Amino acid sequence: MLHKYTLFVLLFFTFIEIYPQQKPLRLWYDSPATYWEACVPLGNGRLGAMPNGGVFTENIVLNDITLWSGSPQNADKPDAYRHLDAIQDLLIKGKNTEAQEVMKEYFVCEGKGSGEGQGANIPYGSYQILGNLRINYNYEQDSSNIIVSDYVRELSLNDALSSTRFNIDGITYNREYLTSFDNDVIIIRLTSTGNNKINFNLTLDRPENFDTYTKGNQLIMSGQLNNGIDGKGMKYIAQVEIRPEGGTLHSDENRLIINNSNAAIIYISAKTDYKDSNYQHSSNKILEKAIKTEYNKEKAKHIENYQSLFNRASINIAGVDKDNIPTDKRLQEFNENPIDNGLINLYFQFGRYLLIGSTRPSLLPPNLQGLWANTISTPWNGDYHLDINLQMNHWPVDITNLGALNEPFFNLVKEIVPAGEQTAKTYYNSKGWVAHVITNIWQYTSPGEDYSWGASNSGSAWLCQMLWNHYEFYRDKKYLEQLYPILKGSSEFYLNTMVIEPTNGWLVTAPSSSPENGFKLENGNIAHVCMGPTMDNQIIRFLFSSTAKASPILNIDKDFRQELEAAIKMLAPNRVGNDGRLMEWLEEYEEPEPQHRHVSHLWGLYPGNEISSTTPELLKASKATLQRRGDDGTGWSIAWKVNFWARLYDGNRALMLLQKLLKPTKSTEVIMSNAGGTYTNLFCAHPPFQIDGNFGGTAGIAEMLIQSHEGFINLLPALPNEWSNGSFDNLCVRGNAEVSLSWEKNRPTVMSLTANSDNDFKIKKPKNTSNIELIKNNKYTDIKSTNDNFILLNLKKGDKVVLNFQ
Ligand code: FUC
Repeated sequence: MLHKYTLFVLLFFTFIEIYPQQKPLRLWYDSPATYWEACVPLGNGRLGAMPNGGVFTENIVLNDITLWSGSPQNADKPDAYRHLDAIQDLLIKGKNTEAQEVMKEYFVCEGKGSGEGQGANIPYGSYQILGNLRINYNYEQDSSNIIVSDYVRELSLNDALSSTRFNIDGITYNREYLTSFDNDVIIIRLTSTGNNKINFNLTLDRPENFDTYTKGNQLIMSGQLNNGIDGKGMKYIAQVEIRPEGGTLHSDENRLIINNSNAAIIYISAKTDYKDSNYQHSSNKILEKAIKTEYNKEKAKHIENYQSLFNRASINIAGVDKDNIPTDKRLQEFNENPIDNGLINLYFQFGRYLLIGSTRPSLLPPNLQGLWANTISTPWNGDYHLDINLQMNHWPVDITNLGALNEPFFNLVKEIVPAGEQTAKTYYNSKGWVAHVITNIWQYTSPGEDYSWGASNSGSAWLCQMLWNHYEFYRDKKYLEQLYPILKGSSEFYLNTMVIEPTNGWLVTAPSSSPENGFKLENGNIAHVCMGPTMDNQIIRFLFSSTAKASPILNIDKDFRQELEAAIKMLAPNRVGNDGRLMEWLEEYEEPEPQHRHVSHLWGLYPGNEISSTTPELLKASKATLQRRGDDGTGWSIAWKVNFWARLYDGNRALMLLQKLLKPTKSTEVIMSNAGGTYTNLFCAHPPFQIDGNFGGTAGIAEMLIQSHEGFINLLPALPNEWSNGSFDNLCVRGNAEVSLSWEKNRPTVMSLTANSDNDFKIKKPKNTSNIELIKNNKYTDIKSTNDNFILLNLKKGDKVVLNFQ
């Protein structure tokens, strides 16, 4: 029988198709990493490794995406719903401070919640480092006399391989690292051009909760993390074996030692008991199989599997490409003179590389740090925040042709629904399900520990929007069948709990907040809790509409659809304030922090779609909002702004934001405003490292090149002047098609589209085009236009059209 895990891997790779090889893309450095955020990240969706490339001592931080402290808990406050009416009444009366007083006591979680982001030793838990693999190299002479030359440390995005090479005394040493997409182990291969030159010993450790020992020639580290109750939390094992070529291998109490070998291959297998009580056995099996596989075969299969995803899309913005400069210096130069379009291509693909590396069907979605963490108390617990972060992590999934990676995200949502139903009952006495601002692998859905940020509840509807979007891209009815109960349950929750606000009679959420932002009340008090923040209105409009759209497709729930359609009419519209900005709340409050990092009320612009070319007034108001909010922020905030400006069709401004995102930084302390930037290894800095900015940046670049959220395909909607020539391959559009495009002098020249479903596609005619040729399945064909502005294509699955623009 196929092992369940093997089956998943097989399924994962069954969609393998042939996509073109990409031009070489790499991160590289001429010295070892001196801090963690300078180490290149490797990941196979489960296991991660970040080698620092040290010549004499090397530290490789190891990760397993399932390794969490904490445990499942019921953090719902019993009978919280009894206070809901009082809170809603106070809000209706404009008594926000008083409502907050009630919430403080009754409408937060039971217990410590996330532990203010330090939840490692409470039930909430934290995503944690698996361990440090430390290698001490020996070069048969006193290290102070050794001269190292020609040092290169590299990560190739093309084949998900990293290497370190250097020269000592005329001998070249080479290390190759991979987190295998084949046998699911971490492998390091050490070679040299000399004979018997490979000498090293290695150890494993982590900051706490571990034992290391050797068993024969295997080094083992195992332990159990704190569950936040009695210490008996998640169990894990990491095993290391080495296959030397020549020389000797022996072990002592907790080290493996290699002497005088010509080469050696280090295998690291690890497993946790997350959904696998037989984890030790599983780890053993994986290790045994990997060791039996010939290295070159393993590597070739690793590359093939990885490329089956990675090669699905590419961009090539023409112009300067400073690949010959080490990436840290390249980043620095870009900051001084941003002419290096090659860095944009690299950054775009780095985001896709990170996504492929940090999630995998059947497992977990990327957390706040993807899967790379070097401590036991990861910032914000390395959890899943639902007021921007988890969603941003998935922005590139569909548009950059990585649709298979939606599955772990879908599963995470599906798994929190039962807990979310309980939370909906306990706090709102409502049907349906809800999650608040934070969740983890233990299905946490209660509000956070502080009402000011922790009680927003539209995060769950936002999750639904993301999952619906995936349907829009792929039009897979089977997927929609699975999704529908989630959409319906979420819709039911809001239908049940929203209230009528007294001034205009609109149906609004209460209590809620505009994520993490506060406002000044007339009496000068700062409040966070409100009714109907603009973001909620937009998200819920999206949720109700998509749930209603799903019902005729699946031919179910007609009555419920009508209920939703009636409710949509009662939702609060977007409104423009006296200063021309989009209003963030129902009232025009004074803002204590006008440049707050969240720009939640522009949700309808991106990732939503209700603010678009059909609502020019709202586009104008969105611009005014962004001008006032400013271009600074945290990493993800700046990345969001790239997407906003792309949706405002302003490529130059989007590029300016992208340049800001790429500003070199080394700051790792938590900073909440005026920060952001990019570390030496191209990880995004909140700071500290937070991966959402990488993913938001990648999505933003794609949105600058192609959009499809308005019911038509818009080519180069936000092309900066500096990107005058270029091409992209196989970016995806809603309706299930892949689009490739070349452009010259800022104008599209050739587009090709492959339909993966039967569908009608509308393409906006590029401006200043005098003649358009259509070739459908290799035959010249007449163009059907809806009007002067659009080309209409009526396609069957597998049809390929080419459009030549003159
Ligand atoms: C949200 C953001 C913070 C940070 C945290 C992980 O709360 O407001 O800036 O990204 O998530």
